[in-house]
Amino acid sequence: MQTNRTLYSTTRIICLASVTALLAACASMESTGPKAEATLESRSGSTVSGTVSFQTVGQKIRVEARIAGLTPGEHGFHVHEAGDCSAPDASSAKGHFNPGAKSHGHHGGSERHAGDMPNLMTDSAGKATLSAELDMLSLTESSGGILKRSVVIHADPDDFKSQPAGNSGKRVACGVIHAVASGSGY
Ligand SMILES: [Cu+2]
Repeated sequence: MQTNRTLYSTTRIICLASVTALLAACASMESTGPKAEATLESRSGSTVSGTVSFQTVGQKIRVEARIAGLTPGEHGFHVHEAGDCSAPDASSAKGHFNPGAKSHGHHGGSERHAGDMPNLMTDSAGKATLSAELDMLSLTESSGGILKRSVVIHADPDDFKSQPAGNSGKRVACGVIHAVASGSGY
């Protein structure tokens, strides 16, 4: 009898856990909106590649990055003003996306460029994944939106205070941000 009772309890716990997971999945599906994506190309002689996606989640934008070919360590990561990655050093992407005309700063603060994002942190193989939810970004083509702008990865970490770009060094990858049909997978 003792064994049966234990079995019953265990089964019930598993079922409750499944329901909770399902509800969480449903909740996150309901709150997501338009999506955009950038495919990164190497620049400044690097071998960096990867994809960055942006999705509206409630009042914020969820940024997800999967990058490879980086040197180990932290790398500055920003939305830049121009959707032009054509220059070999990605200088064509211009400066940080900064519609509020603010100083460069930490992505968690309010005095910062809208395009300021967390540093990418690699594993020992030079791969980096990032998932963050950020304010100040919208998936539009307006002056305050990030469609047809670019994502840039830098050789060095962003110190979140040096002006105008956090002293993050060369631009080692660049990709233009474009809208993707909602419902397509990432
Ligand atoms: Cu940058």
